[in-house]
Amino acid sequence: MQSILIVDDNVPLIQVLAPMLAGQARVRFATSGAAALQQMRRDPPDLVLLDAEMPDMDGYQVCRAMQEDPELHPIPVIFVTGHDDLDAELRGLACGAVDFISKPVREPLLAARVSTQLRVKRLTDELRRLAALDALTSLHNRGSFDQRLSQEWQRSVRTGEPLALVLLDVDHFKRFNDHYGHPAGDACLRAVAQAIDAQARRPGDMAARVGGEEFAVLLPNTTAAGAREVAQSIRHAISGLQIPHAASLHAAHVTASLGLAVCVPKDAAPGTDEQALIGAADRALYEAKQAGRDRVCA
Ligand code: GH3
Ligand code: MG
Ligand code: MG
Ligand code: MG
Ligand code: MG
Repeated sequence: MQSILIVDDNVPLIQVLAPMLAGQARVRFATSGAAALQQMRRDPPDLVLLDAEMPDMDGYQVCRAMQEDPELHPIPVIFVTGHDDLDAELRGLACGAVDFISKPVREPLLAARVSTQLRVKRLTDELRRLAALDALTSLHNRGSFDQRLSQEWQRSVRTGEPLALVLLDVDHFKRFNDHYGHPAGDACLRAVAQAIDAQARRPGDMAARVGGEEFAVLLPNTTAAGAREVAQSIRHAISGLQIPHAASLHAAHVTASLGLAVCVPKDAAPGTDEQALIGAADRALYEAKQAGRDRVCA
């Protein structure tokens, strides 16, 4: 069920509004701007009904703070205000609000506007989810991998933790397609994706399909020894699928080559970014191919 956060310094008004919305969503409340932001960061609601006039931090300030926070930015805000004037409404919209309701609040109007915003939020959430997924394998896609890698790099710079990356490329996959056909190739990629995903088990691990038959696994806070273990278990899991590959030049079944790189971003030379980690993993992958495929190089 979706949730709505009502922010108002006037508690009796919250008590009037809450029952009007209880049928549509779980209703929570906060009585100050600071408390509202704190609650949103802890447990983001799907919609915020925001009083414009509050002591200390007013609604406009809360709304601007939400726009500046990437986590809170996607949450729609409806202003609720005592001023039924053009300036107040324009000011609310300029701060990033999606709608505006003036007091006294009329129940059917509130219910209808809230229902519209909750429906839009549901659809945007679903689009955002789908936009991050690879349509063939349901793993994360290239875009969401790039975004996450950059976040994890920055996080590791702060924490001093190591960051490991595995790049994987299916061996002689063009020959597989040529021999078994493209639909069989797709089915093979789905099975390989599942095998990879099942080995990236720690919370925070991320498996993605970053190209046609190329995958990446991001392992935050993982040492070289730990990452090597994961990479080997992925290699075994794929070869253990025993998907026949009669056209392969080195095995009778589908295999993959893996390149592994680990680094401590905090200790990296100034100006170094996540591209260095990708470069190192890519060189290791090339080495694995050169050395005969179906292996892990670091
Ligand atoms: P190597 O061992 O050197 O990696 O050889 P390879 O044949 O796997 O490498 P290459 O990059 O030449 O070929 C990759 C092939 O992967 C080309 C393409 O036919 C296939 N491929 C890429 N994306 C897809 C896909 O979505 N579905 C299917 N079925 N095949 C794909
Ligand atoms: Mg007020
Ligand atoms: Mg390739
Ligand atoms: Mg290739
Ligand atoms: Mg390949």
